[in-house]
Amino acid sequence: MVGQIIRIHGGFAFVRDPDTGKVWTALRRGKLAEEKILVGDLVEFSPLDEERGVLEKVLPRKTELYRPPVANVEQALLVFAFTEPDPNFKLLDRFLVLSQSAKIKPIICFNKLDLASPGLYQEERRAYEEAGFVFLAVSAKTGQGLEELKRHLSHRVTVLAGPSGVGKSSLLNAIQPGLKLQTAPVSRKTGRGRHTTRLVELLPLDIGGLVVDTPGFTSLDLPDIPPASLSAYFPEIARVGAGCRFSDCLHQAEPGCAVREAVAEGKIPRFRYQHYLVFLGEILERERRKFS
Ligand SMILES: Nc1nc2c(ncn2[C@@H]2O[C@H](COP(=O)(O)OP(=O)(O)OP(=O)(O)O)[C@@H](O)[C@H]2O)c(=O)[nH]1
Ligand SMILES: [Mg+2]
Ligand SMILES: [Zn+2]
Repeated sequence: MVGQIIRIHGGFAFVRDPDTGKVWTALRRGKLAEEKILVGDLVEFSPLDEERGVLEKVLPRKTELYRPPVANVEQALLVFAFTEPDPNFKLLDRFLVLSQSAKIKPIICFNKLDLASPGLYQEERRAYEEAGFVFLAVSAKTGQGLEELKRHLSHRVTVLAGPSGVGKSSLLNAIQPGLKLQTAPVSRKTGRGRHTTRLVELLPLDIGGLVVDTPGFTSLDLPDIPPASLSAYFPEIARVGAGCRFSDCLHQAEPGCAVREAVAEGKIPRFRYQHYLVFLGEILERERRKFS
């Protein structure tokens, strides 16, 4: 049978039969004991008895993420809070680059709407929507926006990503109380989350689909992409960049750059362009080190 690894824990992998929902404990033998397996991997599997079976083969991965380490995810729910903790838009833009370059569709989700003053981050929201991203505003506490969130999660394999304490586990509990995921208040002293979720696990949803709740994290390396392809992950920059004088324009200080002109005219949001320049600097620096 073909199943999916939903959890790796204590040296065991747990395989779910997608047809029945039954979960087996998988033994790894021979060559497979050495091979890397990830949560989300689709595997060929032979049952030994009622509870256990043997992994025969890991099927080719459609997508692969390194942090969190999961395979075959279709979309990433990038969760931030309107406040407690305040959102970090540079980190959000990093996630956007990372997920798009891994061919995983990003969905931006801002939680704790109940704590937000009216109109908070309205401009940023418009910027992301005009660039072409989905932006959801929700509250795990009051239930606002959760029906729309469910529509996006239903029948998809989704990884949740975002800093500790923004309410990733709370959102999943609100959508499906039976999950009973552990949550914890943001630390009063540091204003940050406490890294409550530790295990990477695929959870089946009653509405169809699977989600991976992940531990929060706050720093990320950019993927190893050539400098010229960074703008592809900033759709509003890529669109305007087609009009630059030089086809290899990196939109830094080149003459005839349509992107810089559009930023000056307010047609491209300045904060997005600034993040683009920061990331470009990091990628160029890495290239220099590679070839020096
Ligand atoms: N006011 C308000 N509080 C919320 C909301 N969602 C979550 N919280 C609170 O925020 C705190 C952190 O929630 P968690 O769900 O543990 O956050 P997390 O993102 O899973 O954190 P890690 O597992 O550490 O990455 C808890 O005290 C929640 O009760 C919300 O919509 N509104
Ligand atoms: Mg959590
Ligand atoms: Zn340019």
